[in-house]
Amino acid sequence: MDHGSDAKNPDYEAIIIGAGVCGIYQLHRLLDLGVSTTVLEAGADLGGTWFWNRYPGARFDSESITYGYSFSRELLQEWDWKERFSGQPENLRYLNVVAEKFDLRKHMQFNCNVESAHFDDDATLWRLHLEDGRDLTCRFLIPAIGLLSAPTLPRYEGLDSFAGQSFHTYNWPQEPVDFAGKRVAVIGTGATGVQVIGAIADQVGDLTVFQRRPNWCAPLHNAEISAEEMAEIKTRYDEIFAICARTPGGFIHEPDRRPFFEVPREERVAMWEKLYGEPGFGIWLANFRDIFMDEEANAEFSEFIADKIRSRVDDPALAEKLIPKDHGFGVQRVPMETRYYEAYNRDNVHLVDLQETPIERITTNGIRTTEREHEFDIIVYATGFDAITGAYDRIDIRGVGGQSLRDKWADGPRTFLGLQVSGFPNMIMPTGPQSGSASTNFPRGIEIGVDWATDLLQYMWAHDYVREEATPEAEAEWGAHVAKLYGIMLMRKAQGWFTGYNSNVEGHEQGTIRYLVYNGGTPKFRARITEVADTDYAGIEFA
Ligand code: NA7
Repeated sequence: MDHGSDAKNPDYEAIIIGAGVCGIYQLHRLLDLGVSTTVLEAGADLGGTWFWNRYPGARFDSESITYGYSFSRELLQEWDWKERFSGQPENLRYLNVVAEKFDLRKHMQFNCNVESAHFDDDATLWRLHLEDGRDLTCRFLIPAIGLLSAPTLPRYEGLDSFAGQSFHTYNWPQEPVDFAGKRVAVIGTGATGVQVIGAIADQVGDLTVFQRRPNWCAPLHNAEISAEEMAEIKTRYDEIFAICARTPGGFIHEPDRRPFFEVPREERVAMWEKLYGEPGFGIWLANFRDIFMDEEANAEFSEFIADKIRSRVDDPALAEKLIPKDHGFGVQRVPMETRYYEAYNRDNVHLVDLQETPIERITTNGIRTTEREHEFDIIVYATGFDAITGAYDRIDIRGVGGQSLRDKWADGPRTFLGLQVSGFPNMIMPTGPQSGSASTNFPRGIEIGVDWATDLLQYMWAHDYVREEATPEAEAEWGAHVAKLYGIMLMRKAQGWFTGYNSNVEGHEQGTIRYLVYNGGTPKFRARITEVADTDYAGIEFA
């Protein structure tokens, strides 16, 4: 086979898949270096998460001022956040402003679904096939395809038979949905469902929530940011990002490292009262580290939150249904809420407990449980995602010898640093499974991953290398490290997406834990990947 000219002249040096927060920054870095590159985006426009998730109540749970890109001082000074936890329309506007400022849009191709990406080892390049029929080649493949971008619908019978409007929250219609006077169902009470329910309870005629398992939720305490406050924040960005850099989650919330039981109970409770009244993830992430690892500590804190729920829901029997009994606080992703519990005090809001009366099927008129049929005009599926690896599984990615990534990851991802996969040369995942960003304030993790990826490429260009690949040994070592960290976290026992649980995806039902995220925290992750870079990329072979 003669791949000569092809191999010397691929269509692009690098192809980035995805024009979300990660793809945007990766594109900017490569263009700055004068690299020939393009972004292929499945959506009709840029924005990723903030393009798709248009449901009412969609907003950051990260403080806005920690979510923006940190790479440009000019951008930081030019952009004004208007709310502590900014909403989807504004977040999408922000990403568009960034794209405009750095002139990125012309390097993006929209409505561009990548069906397959196969590595051609003879020619040392990736061959991509797109849904529109085109074939493209590149030396380096950079999937920036998101962590929660493969939405999953329930596997109930009759989904298509419903005569009203229905959609997954991720595929929310572009045009506003009119809820006035409508009978609305929401299935799912994760971070998304909780946001939707709080936002629409007082807009709909009637709202019925179908809850399989309740989550531990905590108040977001959103508020506007005044012009004066924003001016003051702009003087502190260095400090703000320095805090994010030293915390495990990349947030401004620093864990309390004092041993839980060495702090007197009254002091613990006083601290929790304070955190519960403060904005954001503090109640989760500025809490005692022990609540993530020690059953007894976790149980005591969970009971504190249970009492908060009881104090906010008028009907005691209903309150009990909203309190999780199968897992403790914080071992699954904590939904942040705005008037969520109070929604259940409204006459037009009802809860169907699916543990008592499971859904049998979706009908023409609505939802039939084992008890009866409920009629609706709109059904909202807030049923989550095939998290972290789902977006990879949806592309036919093949490495050396035609090995499929989907097969390699059938029992869970295997990576080196969450950035590389052995057997898949020249594929760099700035925010891959098992990388630091998978469990942190995403943009902070994304910047670390993109910078590392860009440094690796620069190293290769400087040394005239055209091929890089992680060794199987390096990959096995990282996998063992990631698994070991799960071993000390109570999270390993929970049925959340951190462990790859999803009842709607074959093989991801309860039972086998999938090691999807790196639990060592941002500082350790950054230190490890920097160490690899500083030792001429030990664990990666070049040619
Ligand atoms: P999550 O957190 O995975 O939540 C999905 C919810 O949907 C959860 O309550 C599930 O119940 C429920 N679910 C899923 N499938 C079904 C079926 N078949 N029947 C009934 N209920 C179901 O996804 P989110 O979108 O809320 O949040 C994802 C992330 O987006 C979030 O962490 C943020 O980072 C942003 P279960 O608990 O499985 O019993």
